Amino acid sequence: MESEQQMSKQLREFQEHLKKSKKIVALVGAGLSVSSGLPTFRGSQGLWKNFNMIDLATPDAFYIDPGLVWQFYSWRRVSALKARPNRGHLALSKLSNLSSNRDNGKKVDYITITQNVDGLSSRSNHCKDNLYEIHGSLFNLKCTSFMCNYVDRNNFKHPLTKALADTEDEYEKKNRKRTLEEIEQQDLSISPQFKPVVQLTESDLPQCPVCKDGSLLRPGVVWFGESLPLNVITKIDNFIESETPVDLVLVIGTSGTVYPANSYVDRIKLKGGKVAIFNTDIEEDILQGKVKDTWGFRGDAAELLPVALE
Ligand code: BV8
Repeated sequence: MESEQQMSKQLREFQEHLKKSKKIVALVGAGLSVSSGLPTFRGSQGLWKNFNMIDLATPDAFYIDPGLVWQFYSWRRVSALKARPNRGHLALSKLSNLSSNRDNGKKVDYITITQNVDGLSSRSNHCKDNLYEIHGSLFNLKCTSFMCNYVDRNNFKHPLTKALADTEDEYEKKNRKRTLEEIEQQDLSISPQFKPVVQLTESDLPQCPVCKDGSLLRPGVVWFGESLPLNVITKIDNFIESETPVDLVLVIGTSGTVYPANSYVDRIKLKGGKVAIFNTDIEEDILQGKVKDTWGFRGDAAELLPVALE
């Protein structure tokens, strides 16, 4: 257990460095949205604990059973729409706007790289110009036809089709009878159970409004085995590799499992940047301050960030 003194020493050092930093990156993962009621992917209550990502988050999965995949993403859309940005999202958005309102004389170059597709960062008044949703968004839809480049951004409609109306899971249904306050305090430890409702056919699913042959629309997320949007990757590479090195990378609520997101931290560290980790699960050595140029703050990112970034 890190002692109180150890924690406050780390916090003091971190905040001094934060104030001096001219170039900052935040790498965000599912842990930031836990306090908003959304499950992570790995770990005891994670999404991938209850079912296999290969059956739901790959192009093959969609080709084999688009109805199952659409029910999974429709259920995630409903969950994310019901969620609210938490104090951690808001603290990060405040930092993002610091760099854009240069009238305070403090020139800070800042970007948020989020792996999350839940849209909560963009709903928390985050500066639009420096938020990179590298895995896409649950609320973007795109045509599956190679000949068509139809994309529908920020589509918050639910249900997208009649057949997808009933994709709320048992957990949500149980909650429906509860008061809003009770839902706000809902027990986050219960992992939402996603149960495919029925076997759906292509005619039950969202169709491209542009294509004559009625191609299917798919969720505008990056599936495993798909490359990340090149324009976004290029901007991030330019930011990290440019002449002025990144002074500080905030690593928030991510297991660092997924490539290429997990490569950014080492690249920044290699160029002399310092690392601050905000996670419920942090190695003791880091908590003890024994890892060079790395601070660790253990806890809920929604609670830690407003204090650390103040
Ligand atoms: C690509 C969208 C190449 C979909 C997602 C073998 C070895 C290494 C790599 C690979 C391999 N085989 C394949 C690969 C590559 C693969 C990959 O990395 N696989 C992993 C699983 C090994 N990567 C890809 O396929 C990528 N593409 O490489 O393309 C290419 C190039 C050219 C042409 C073709 C291909 C694409 C990856 C994108 C996949 N899509 N999401 C969807 O969401 O449905 S990734 C998915 O994982 C989510 O986006 C999620 O955000 C992301 C990362 O997970 P985390 O956010 O870190 O979440 P996790 O649950 O893991 O961790 C949560 C953390 O929070 C934990 O540490 C926990 O302790 C902490 N926490 C919990 N509560 C809190 C908290 N922290 C703070 N506060 C709390 N309250």
